[in-house]
Amino acid sequence: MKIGIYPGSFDPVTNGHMDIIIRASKLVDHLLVSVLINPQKKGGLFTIEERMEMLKKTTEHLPNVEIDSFSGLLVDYAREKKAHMIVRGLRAITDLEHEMQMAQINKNIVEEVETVFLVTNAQYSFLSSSAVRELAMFKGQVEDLVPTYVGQKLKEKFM
Ligand code: COD
Repeated sequence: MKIGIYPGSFDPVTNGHMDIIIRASKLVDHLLVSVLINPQKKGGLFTIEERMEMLKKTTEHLPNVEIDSFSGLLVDYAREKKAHMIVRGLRAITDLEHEMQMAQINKNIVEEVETVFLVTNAQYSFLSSSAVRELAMFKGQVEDLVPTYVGQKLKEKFM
């Protein structure tokens, strides 16, 4: 059974993330979408539980997708889950340097796990969770950028 991990902050999940989740779920038998628990990183908009709940809701139609969380090193988590691949999304050339560095460090530690890059759908190349948070904070339009359920949660946050 081929297991993939799509790790991230997902604060919150956007349509760009959803596009990658859907495409990645077709490449593996089981896809873990895993939210990083980072105790040092303060100031996230949504709690880990809220992010996971939104991910669960928005991926409930995808039978081979499981929502999880992890702390510590991604490679340790990948080893523990017996994953074959780590999936990352690439939006622009600016993502590449950091992503390549991460992939090479990870490969150096755990030889058997491959990092697979999926190039973003052009319509989402400008899209990030931080842009969505900022737009929502100033009551800007986010309806076309996030799943409907996430749009509701953003509205509630800033009500
Ligand atoms: N279209 C396509 N892909 C997208 C889009 C979009 N519009 N927006 C984001 N993505 C991709 C990102 O490129 C990324 O691949 C993924 O979706 C998740 O994005 P984010 O922003 O939610 O999450 P990140 O990139 O902040 O997550 C970073 C990790 C948590 C994966 C990373 O920090 C990590 O692995 N930390 C654990 C510690 C560790 O092992 N560090 C490694 C040292 S090298």
